[in-house]
Amino acid sequence: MSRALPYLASLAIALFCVLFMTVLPDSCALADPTDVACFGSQASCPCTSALQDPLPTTPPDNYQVVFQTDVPGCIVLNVTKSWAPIGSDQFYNLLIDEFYTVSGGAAFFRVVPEFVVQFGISGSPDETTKWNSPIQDDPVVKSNVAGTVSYATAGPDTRTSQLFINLVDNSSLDDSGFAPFAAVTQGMDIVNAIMNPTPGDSNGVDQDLYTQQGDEYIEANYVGKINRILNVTILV
Ligand SMILES: *[C@@H]1O[C@H](CO)[C@@H](O)[C@H](O)[C@H]1NC(C)=O
Ligand SMILES: *[C@@H]1O[C@H](CO)[C@@H](O)[C@H](O)[C@H]1NC(C)=O
Ligand SMILES: CC(=O)N[C@H]1CO[C@H](CO)[C@@H](O)[C@@H]1O
Repeated sequence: MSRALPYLASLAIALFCVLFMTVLPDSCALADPTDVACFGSQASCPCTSALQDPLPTTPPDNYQVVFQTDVPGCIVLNVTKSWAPIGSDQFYNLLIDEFYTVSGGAAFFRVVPEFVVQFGISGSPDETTKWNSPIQDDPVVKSNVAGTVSYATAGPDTRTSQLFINLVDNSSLDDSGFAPFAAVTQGMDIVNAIMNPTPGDSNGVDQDLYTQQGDEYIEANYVGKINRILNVTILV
């Protein structure tokens, strides 16, 4: 996890952002996707490479994903195929199918303090059903250190769409087959600020009801108590 930039690099990026941006964004809306894009949360002003348009239909070896959330703020993931090729490709295909953004957006439905934040049930029950076929496991190449992202599973070869972000060093998960395929590169402060919808209950919301009813279940039970993904930008 490489959130901390050396001081001079941070300064250079901050200067770049001041020079090239007219509005300091609170959200991740990209002023002009064809320009070099700056986005992020208040203090930091991260910049990344230009948005490729149209996006490749074949999953790239390395891509970055910006989740605009209602925390509010942005979470940037750096996905590296060589860490977990099957999981990395599946995530890309889910993203371009708008799995995490349709019908109100996917909610961070389970927060276990000092452990993980989990999400990846679609706001659309049809979409969750569509992606219900499990993929094979990848070998564990990277450790589940803070900021890495792995699939939640129900045992071997059961990965579908559910993911978790490690809030702390959870390398003890490595032996259980959880293969990180991405790492948070910006916005770990946002990840840490995600609301816990079920304080005191580490199971999170009822996954069966959420799966069956989609965002209607969230709207009926958790408004103001849960955070969701509002928008996704992929940078290749
Ligand atoms: C993203 O991942 C690529 C490939 O693993 C790596 O070369 C690059 O340094 C990473 N970028 C960031 C910002 O961590
Ligand atoms: C989502 O982000 C894209 C840029 O990636 C932007 O064009 C679009 O307006 C955003 N949508 C919302 C609802 O914010
Ligand atoms: C809840 C949990 O399993 N936490 C573990 C995360 O990984 C670290 C490092 O292996 C363990 O010390 C924690 O117990």
